[in-house]
Amino acid sequence: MSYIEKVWQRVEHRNAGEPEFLQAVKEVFDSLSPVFDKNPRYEKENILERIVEPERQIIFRVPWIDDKGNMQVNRGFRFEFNSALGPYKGGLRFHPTVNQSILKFLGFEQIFKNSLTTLSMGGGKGGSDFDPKGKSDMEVMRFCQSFMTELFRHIGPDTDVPAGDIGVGAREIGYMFGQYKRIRNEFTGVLTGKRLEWGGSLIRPEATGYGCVYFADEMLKVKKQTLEGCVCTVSGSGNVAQYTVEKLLAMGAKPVTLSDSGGTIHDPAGITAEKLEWVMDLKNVRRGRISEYATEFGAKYMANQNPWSIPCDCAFPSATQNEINGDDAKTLIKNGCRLVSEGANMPSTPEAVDVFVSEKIMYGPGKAANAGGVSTSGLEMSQNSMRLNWERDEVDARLRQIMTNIHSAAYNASVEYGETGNYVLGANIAGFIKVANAMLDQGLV
Ligand code: NDP
Ligand code: 2IT
Repeated sequence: MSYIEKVWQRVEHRNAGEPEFLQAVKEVFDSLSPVFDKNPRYEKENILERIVEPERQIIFRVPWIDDKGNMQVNRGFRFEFNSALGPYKGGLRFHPTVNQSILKFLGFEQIFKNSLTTLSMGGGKGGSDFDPKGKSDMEVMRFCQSFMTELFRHIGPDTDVPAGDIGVGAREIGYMFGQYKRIRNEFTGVLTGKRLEWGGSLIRPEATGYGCVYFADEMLKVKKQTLEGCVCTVSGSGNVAQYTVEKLLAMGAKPVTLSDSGGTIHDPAGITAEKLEWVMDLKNVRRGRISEYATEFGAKYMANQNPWSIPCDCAFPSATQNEINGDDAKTLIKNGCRLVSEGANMPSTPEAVDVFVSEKIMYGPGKAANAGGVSTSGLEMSQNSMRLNWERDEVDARLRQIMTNIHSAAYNASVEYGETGNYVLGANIAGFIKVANAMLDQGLV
């Protein structure tokens, strides 16, 4: 049995009951054998046993009071996974499905994603099973304050810098930042995704969606193609989906779907800038359901369905993990899809990934394609340290360059390791080598 197989058995045993975490680890391990053949030090110094173990895991009670005066309780988490390359960095997710397995998969992916960005950031993730849906602003505020009343002692601008993810946007970041500031009496860059007026960065709200489209553009460039005129399906209708649609429009593509946990809207005429503006108000201000789009614009609503049955040239999964299964992947390809760029984290099941890789379509896995969000968080940290703000064009140009570099790193690794164009292999290898070498340099970590 190879070293990787031996460690995999141990990981499976020690993390039984954590399917999402095991899925994320398996995907990385499956890419690494050529790397271990080349560098025996990784095995000799047990790098895999160490890298799958979070450096620190924090689980805490979050009591809060609802609008009726009732005491509620949720569970809060922060997984500080790896600090070889910099302070722990990664989002907070508030969603009723949040558990240890999901946050560990996200934290593990974040290590390699952050490594690919070339910025100095380690990997972490956190959140809560709190459901912001249907809660008043005051309930959300009281929850965020209580969450931060415990989290504050574990984080800091040079220690661990959380940001948003599902269910955590500028509103939640604001309430948490306010509470951190009151407790510590410090105005520091302890969170990213802040509003511009109090320490945020231009382009951070747009960055994940824009970056994901830039990554798609880079994959197309290799084949001398462009997004111009491409019909694109997008899932989700939150932060990532909205700015994916915005950048697709800017690149001359035609986005035709959006979704939420209730279903999908299909607008064959195309989601225009005006319609997108309406969606942003619906989702970010009125906090309504995407089904309302169908009524407003006369589009088709497919209740309880995802967008993957709609024919497209390019697909941008931007909702959540495992939203594309093996059959969805086959349907996409049968209908002519030739590119998938993942805005969400691990949206494709292992069966779907196998279909994309074996059919050799352009497939950008989340840890490369959605790294624009955390990259721009890194740029927000730099601006906070300098107490300066860069112009919109400057941040966007840096984001664009970082996505180009990530694409090159993943593509070049795929060439070097004999599977040209396999971005899964390339991203895992390029992300891993930097972290592993830093851990070797740092000794007993
Ligand atoms: P938002 O909370 O802004 O939006 C999430 C969207 O996905 C909503 O439309 C939501 O629908 C839908 N969704 C969430 N969970 C499910 C589910 N279980 N089934 C079906 N639909 C679901 O989150 P983001 O846009 O920020 O995040 C989307 C994805 O992008 C996540 O995978 C996240 O990890 C990833 N990501 C986000 C980054 C960021 O900077 N924000 C950076 C990199 C990756 P509903 O409202 O009905 O729940
Ligand atoms: O998955 C992700 O990369 C994020 N949710 C963004 C993390 C960050 O620190 O900006």
